[in-house]
This record gives sequence, structure tokens and C-alpha cells, in this order.
Amino acid sequence: MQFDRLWRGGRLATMAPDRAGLGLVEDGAVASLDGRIAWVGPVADLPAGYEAKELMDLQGRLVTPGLIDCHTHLVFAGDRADEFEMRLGGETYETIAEAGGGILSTVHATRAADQQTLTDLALDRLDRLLGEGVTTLEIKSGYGLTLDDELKMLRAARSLAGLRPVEVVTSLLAAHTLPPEYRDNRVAYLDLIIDRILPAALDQGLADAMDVFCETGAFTLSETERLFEAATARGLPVRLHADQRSAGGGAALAARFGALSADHLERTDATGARAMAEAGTVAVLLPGAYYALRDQTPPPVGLFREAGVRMAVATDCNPGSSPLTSLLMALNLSVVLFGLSVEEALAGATREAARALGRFESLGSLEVGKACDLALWDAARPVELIYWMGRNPLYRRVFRGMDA
Ligand code: DI6
Ligand code: FE
Repeated sequence: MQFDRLWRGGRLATMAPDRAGLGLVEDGAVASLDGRIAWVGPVADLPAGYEAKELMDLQGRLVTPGLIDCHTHLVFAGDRADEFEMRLGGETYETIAEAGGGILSTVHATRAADQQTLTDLALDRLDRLLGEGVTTLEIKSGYGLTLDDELKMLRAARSLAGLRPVEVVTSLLAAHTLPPEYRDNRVAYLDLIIDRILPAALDQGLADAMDVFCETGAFTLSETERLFEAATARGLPVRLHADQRSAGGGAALAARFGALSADHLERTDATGARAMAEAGTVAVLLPGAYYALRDQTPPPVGLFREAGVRMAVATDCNPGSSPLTSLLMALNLSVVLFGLSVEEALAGATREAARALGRFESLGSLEVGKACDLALWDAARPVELIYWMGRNPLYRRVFRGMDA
């Protein structure tokens, strides 16, 4: 067998779904050919007579699939540090938004920025994620809220994959909040999304999914339903910010549309959990927002387990509710605040995150045929990736078989 590169002599956390737990392979090897995994398993089982152009000794290091951050708002201008201080002084996320701040504050700054500026600003945040072993991430629009500005955001997101060795998956989140110019005409803004923004994003290949912020003060269940009908009619997968601050029934609606994921879910009930399990909709847990907003109601992880709902974990990197550029910190928060196990957390940033993006066929585990995206760690035990806060144990990141 011919390989381009072979990494040997490490502990592989394959995250393969047909293996128990983390799918650990002791003294393992993984080989690449043309950017994909060509072989994976114990060194002792390597095929006789194999040839590798390059041989890397892992020296006992832990190897995981490249990490996947499946929910980010990485592209935006400005910041909301002032609002952060206001919340420290007792203001709430909701009262700040009602006073014209919140998302609309970031919308104002993002509309004023050109595409190159948005790309440049996002690069710094992207490099911090890549520095922790992220090889794929999702990036949403949602701070433009006009045809041109939403497309500008999605183009900026797409451009990042040309500037760094990373896979970018985009979501159209034009339904993030109601723009001020449509304050008195909600129907007209939904028409703009359905009749103009969605078709343009699809025609220009800029959107891989549609997301909606279904929440009090954002969009209602019936508005979400109308938007989802338009997206699914055009074959576009859907995702949903659901049941974060109120028990709005978003999880069940997402499941009804076969959504890739429903995200946040702090206030999802058993009905919603069961519906998600039946639909195969992934629960994306966002502990950064839960922590930063000082929420006291964690998502019903026990219900998700009982129902068989797959769980992913992401940063939800955004300037308002989750100014977090560390996926490893999100994993730490998910186990400490939400009670996930180490295994669930690591699966949540690999295998299950790939499912939430509809990319499980090509990403998220060390299996033959998948992209050879790896994270090599200066650690021997998987728990070390989550246990330390603020210590990044990444040794090397590999994207499509090449050191990145
Ligand atoms: N995701 C979102 O889109 C909202 N909260 C969250 O967790 C609002 C983001 C923002 O405040 O900018
Ligand atoms: Fe979000």
C-alpha cells in the first residue's frame, strides 16, 4: 500500500462510531493519501510492504480528529464590551436589546465595515480557534440584515477558507433579529429574506444551511416555520437557535423540519428531546453563552441522553452572548456546567459536530476515506484536553494530510 504520510506510535482517539467510547487505539498509526485517511489502526496491523513518502513518529502523543466548531458568529465588526460591563452592573441581555443595543449594535458596526475589513477582523478570531486544533468551523451571517450586507458577511466567511487551511461551512442567519428599518413591518422583512436574500445566497453558493433565532424578541415559531418552509423547498438544510431564554417549542419545530441541529436548548422539554431523537436532529450545546449570560437553567442533558439525542458542543463565538474564541474552554464548560462526560464533550467537538454540519460522511472521526484532519496533542490522556483551563496542549494541526 502506498501512503503519502504515516503517523505512528501514538494513542489514537478515533471517535469512530462503531468503536466503544473514544475508539481508542493504543500504539496506533494513521496514514494519508491525497488528503484522506488511507489507513488507521494498531501499528502491529500495518499492512506488510506498505510505503510512505513521509514517516512521523508520534512519540506516544494523543491524536484526535481535527476539532470542529459547529456554531460560530465569527464574522462581525465592533464588540459589545460596554454591554458586558452594563450586565455586570445589573442590566440584562434583554433590557439592553430592548434599548436598541444587543445584536443591533453589532449590526450597525458590521454594516459600516466592508468585506475585507470583516475578513481581517475574523482572521484573528479564526487563528485562535485553529491554534487549538480546529480544522472545520461553521460561520453564520446575521449582523447585516440587508441583502448586500448578509451576502457581504457570507462572502467574508467563505474567503477565510482561502486564507487559512480550514474548512468553512456557512449558515444564513438573516433571521437573527428584526432590522430597525422593518420595525413596523415584520412580514415585509420575512418577504425580503424569502424572496431576495435566500435566493441570492443560494444562487451565489454562499449558504450551506439556514438558521433562525427563534426566541422572544427575535422570531416566532410561525415566522420560523415560514422561513424553514422556504429554505427546505429549495433543498437547503436548516438549523435553529431554540429554547435558549424561553421554552418556545423551537426544538420540536426544528425536529419537524428535520433540522441538522437545534442549538442552545436550555429550556427544551421532554417532548422536544423526543422529537429531536426521532428526527436525528443534533443538540448543539453552547456553554459559553450560558456562562456569559449567567443563566441558571442548564440544557436537559439527562433528557437528551434518555431520548438518544446526539450532543455537540461549540463556542457560539459572538460579541454579545458568547465572546469566546476557545473551543477547549467550551468543552471544559460543557463538562463542569452541563455535566457532560469527557467522552461526550470530545465527541461533541468531533463526530457529533460533524453530524450537526451534515458533514459526518467526510469529517469527525479517524476512519478510512474521511478527510485526514488531525490534532496532535502534547498529552497522553484525552481528559487533559478538557481538564486544563487556559492551557493549550496542541502540538500540531494537520489539515487534509498536511501540517497546517
Ligand atoms: N446566539 C445568537 O445568535 C444570539 N445569542 C446566541 O447565543 C445573539 C448573539 C448576539 O448577542 O450578538
Ligand atoms: Fe448563536
